[in-house]
Amino acid sequence: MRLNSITSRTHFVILLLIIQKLSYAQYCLPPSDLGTVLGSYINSVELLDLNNQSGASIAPYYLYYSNLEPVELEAGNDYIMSIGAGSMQNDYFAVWVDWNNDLDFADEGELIGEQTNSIAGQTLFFTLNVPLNTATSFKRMRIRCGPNVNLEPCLNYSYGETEDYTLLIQPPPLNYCIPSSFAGGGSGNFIQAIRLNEFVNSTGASAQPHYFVADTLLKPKLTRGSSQILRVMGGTSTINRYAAWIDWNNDGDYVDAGENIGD
Ligand SMILES: [Ca+2]
Ligand SMILES: [Ca+2]
Ligand SMILES: [Ca+2]
Repeated sequence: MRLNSITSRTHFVILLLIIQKLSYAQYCLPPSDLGTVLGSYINSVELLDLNNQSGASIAPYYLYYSNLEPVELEAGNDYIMSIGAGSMQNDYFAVWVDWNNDLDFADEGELIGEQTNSIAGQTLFFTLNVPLNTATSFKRMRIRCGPNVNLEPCLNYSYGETEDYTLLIQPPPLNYCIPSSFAGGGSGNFIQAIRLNEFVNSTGASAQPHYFVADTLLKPKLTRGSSQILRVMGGTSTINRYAAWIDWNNDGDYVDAGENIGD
């Protein structure tokens, strides 16, 4: 009996700890006493495809727009976001992003900016710099309207409103080097055609800059672990070399082991 009692108590304590952890594992829900009643609110938020004409919410004057599509942003890129103020003037508007996903907006660089509206309904512009090293992941963005300068992301304010949004950070596009050639294929030094399984591309001699990206064409499908023959038909010159590379590890270069597939 005693053993059962200890076991039950232990289970209860573990359950309590789990419940406590779960209850803490969320963003602070910022309260506001009178909220939007005098016109202090976020009327609209626009960022790329996001166009949320949110108007003035009712108590508790906090809304997480989790129903909206996440706004996709590229790491290392800058974006202009516009926020429309409510019908009150001289309010403060601040924006945060929880870049490190630790459920707060307190880390370095997480305050995107703060501005005040000198007239009612004014549109305020914020520049969102996505850090280059941001991992591909969802991020929480918080926007607050409040009566005081130096707004905090979690404090209670007499007036104002808070809106949360989800961002989806994507890796920056790969910038492959673009090889140059002075005379190009003028003397018959060109790639006439290539063939890889069903993919055939007859290019002939291209014009300046003698570099061609076929990324809008049919994309060859390769099976993992299998061997395929890449056929390259040369130009009319007889003294050329031909080489091919594949960026197997998608890091934007062709220098990694195994990426030169023939010369
Ligand atoms: Ca609003
Ligand atoms: Ca954080
Ligand atoms: Ca590579």
